[in-house]
Amino acid sequence: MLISHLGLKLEKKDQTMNQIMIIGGDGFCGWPTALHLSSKGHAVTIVDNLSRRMIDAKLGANSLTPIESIETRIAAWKEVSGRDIAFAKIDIAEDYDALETAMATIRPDTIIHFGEQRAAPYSMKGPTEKCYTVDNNIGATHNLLCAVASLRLDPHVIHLGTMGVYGYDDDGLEIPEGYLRVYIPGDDKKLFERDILYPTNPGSVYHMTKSMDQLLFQFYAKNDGLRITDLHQGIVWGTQTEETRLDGRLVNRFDYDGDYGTVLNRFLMQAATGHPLTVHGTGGQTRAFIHIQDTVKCLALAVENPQTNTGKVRIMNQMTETHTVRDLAKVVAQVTGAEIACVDNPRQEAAENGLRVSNRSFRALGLNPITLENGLLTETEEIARRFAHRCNPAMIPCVSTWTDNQRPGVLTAESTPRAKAA
Ligand code: NAD
Ligand code: USQ
Repeated sequence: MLISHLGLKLEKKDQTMNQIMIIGGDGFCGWPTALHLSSKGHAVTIVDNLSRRMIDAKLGANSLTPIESIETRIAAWKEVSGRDIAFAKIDIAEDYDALETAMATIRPDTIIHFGEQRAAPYSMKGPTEKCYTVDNNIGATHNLLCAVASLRLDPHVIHLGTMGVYGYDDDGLEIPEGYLRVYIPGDDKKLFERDILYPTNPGSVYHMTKSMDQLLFQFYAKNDGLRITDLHQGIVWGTQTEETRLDGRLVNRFDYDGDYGTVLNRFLMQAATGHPLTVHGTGGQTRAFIHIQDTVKCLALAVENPQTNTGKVRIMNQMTETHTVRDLAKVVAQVTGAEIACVDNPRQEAAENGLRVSNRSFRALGLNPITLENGLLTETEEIARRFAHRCNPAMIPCVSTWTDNQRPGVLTAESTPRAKAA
């Protein structure tokens, strides 16, 4: 059986190769992962609805790096490496049948799920974006799990989750990998032991969808014996990986706008364009970070070390270091000479928090990470300065706010932002 989308073929290939379906493989983390796994000899199929590119067009935003169309990217990879990557344009949240057909055709050994709306500020922009984020992310994850179960396939499903599901409460303990051991007094007052999913405390609608994903995984692992790994990833920084550097047409995307740009890449772009570094509030927010090259390595490690059928989702924290936003700004300012500007924080989040996180699983599998200290200068020279001329300064401010409290009065059907926009 053959399905063709955008002229690219999707078919069951060599049975001896490990078949990997990468959902969201056109995105920032998905594209370099697809190249890396292809370079290791796996048969890769990208499934993506290209919604990320469409959102950029709607926002008037652009990747700082000039990314090529998916067709050109795949053709360039074939030229450079001699290897094929298949592609299917499917909206996995909306088109269950197409997803199921693609899965039945490929019969993947591994499915990597990057295919969600991933920006917290975008998810807080307004009702349209909130509803879209919930519908898209929960629909995508559930359709995927449901299709695997219905087809009675047994792939290892790897999902990209987030550190943000834990929240930033600074509880005074090292955040364990997904589960918390609790002791509960029973009727006879004896304590019994349970490992529960670490209580979630999401800070945005986007992070809330990742918390909800966890329950879907818990259920399908228990009910259908699905083998699932959920990677709770920190903020990814950097742009290029060993494979995306091989040819200009393979360059990875670099988001810098107020909705999709993540903090460290934004600071690097701001420094390169002479814009002050926009520290929210006091910059006392501590967050977990990982370089994109290490994201890709972690995905390969997860593929090579599949979860077995334990009836439980395996959770691994995918981060390599923690920093406060304030300290990041200081490091970037030292390297580049940029100014720091503390701006009003558009988000509702703790002004200051501590964060200690266990990443023992990936360390035990041999991850030897790139540190900020060693990667920052390369990133500044190779990307931020080189493509600074492509920056649209109008896209830099963070305009999505977490609350509308500033606007007094109850809104009527006619006065809601949606009604006004219609
Ligand atoms: P991205 O937006 O660049 O990529 C996501 C890709 O998924 C896009 O190509 C998009 O078109 C596709 N997609 C979205 N909805 C889809 C759907 N319904 N059907 C098919 N394709 C769909 O995001 P990213 O930065 O690559 O993040 C990938 C994953 O990793 C996300 O789930 C995100 O939550 C997680 N993550 C990202 C970061 C980060 O800093 N970028 C950190 C932690 C976790
Ligand atoms: N921040 C600034 N200045 C800026 C932009 C952000 O001070 O110009 C601050 C924010 O207020 C926040 C922190 O930096 O305190 C991190 O913000 P971010 O936009 O870099 O990251 P976040 O919204 O948490 O989301 C990103 C990804 C998301 C992923 C998450 C991992 O977009 O997909 O899940 O990082 S984590 O943060 O560990 O949950």
